[in-house]
Amino acid sequence: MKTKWYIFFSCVVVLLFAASAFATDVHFKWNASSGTVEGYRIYYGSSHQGPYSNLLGEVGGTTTDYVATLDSSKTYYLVVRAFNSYGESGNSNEIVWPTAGSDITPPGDVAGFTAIPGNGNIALTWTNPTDTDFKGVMVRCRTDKYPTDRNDGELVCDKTGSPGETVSFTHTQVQNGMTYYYSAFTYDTSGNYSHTAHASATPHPAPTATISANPTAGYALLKVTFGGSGQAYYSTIASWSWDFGDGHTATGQNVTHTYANVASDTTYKVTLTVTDTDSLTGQATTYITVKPGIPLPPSKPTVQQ
Ligand SMILES: [Ca+2]
Repeated sequence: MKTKWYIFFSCVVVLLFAASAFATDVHFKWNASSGTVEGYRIYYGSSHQGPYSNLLGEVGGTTTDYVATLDSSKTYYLVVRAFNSYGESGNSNEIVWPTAGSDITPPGDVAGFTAIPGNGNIALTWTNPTDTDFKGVMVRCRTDKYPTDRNDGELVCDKTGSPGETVSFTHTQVQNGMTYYYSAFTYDTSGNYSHTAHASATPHPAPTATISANPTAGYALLKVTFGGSGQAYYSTIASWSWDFGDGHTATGQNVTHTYANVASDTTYKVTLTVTDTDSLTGQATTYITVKPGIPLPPSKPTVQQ
């Protein structure tokens, strides 16, 4: 049976192998063979005119295309054969890949890839590379190590966008206390995937705070000593911020504040806000009651003449 084959490369997609070599998903197409075809097999070798000793893949008889992952640092010589229960056809014409002019250059990595842990979420941010054929970014994650290729780990997001654009994505459905390792793969309009940029984060609960105050009530002018304590999770308390309820504020873990005189008993709500190193905040409140102060002593009396 003499069969003429037509093979076209219509799409090139790249994947990162475990080594530094790039890989490409190549979309093969060919015309259907005449006769009864149960399937097609795609073979390749490393030299022109064969031998084509490596089986790349097999598809059913009604399928006339195949997407294969190839290493773009190597050269492939490929053929297709049809088969049925009686046997396998001869080779199609050979095609070599990469072909001259193939775009096998991936875009640059994303810049400024960061993962900021939140309470039950992680905020991812990056800036797209400026390659003119940039198309998008795929982010994948694992909880034990950084994903090594675009099929490794779980898909977090796949966002197309513009070159140079800054992109944000919030990864929800994450577990507090677990560290997430992210790899960002850029790809171009030809489907070439970049080396990876990495970021990791451990989401965690917001910090908690408590206040001690002494005294909590008294006559104006009332000087109160405040002490703060805070509990942070997978981070540390970075700042302490006080609102004394009378329009005055202060920063620091332990502070004092003197309340001014009042016309009648006045209760102030005091709020302490603690912020951890991941910018998560927690608050505590207490109340201070100020009573009208005892008048100041009169001036020294004089004797009336
Ligand atoms: Ca490119």
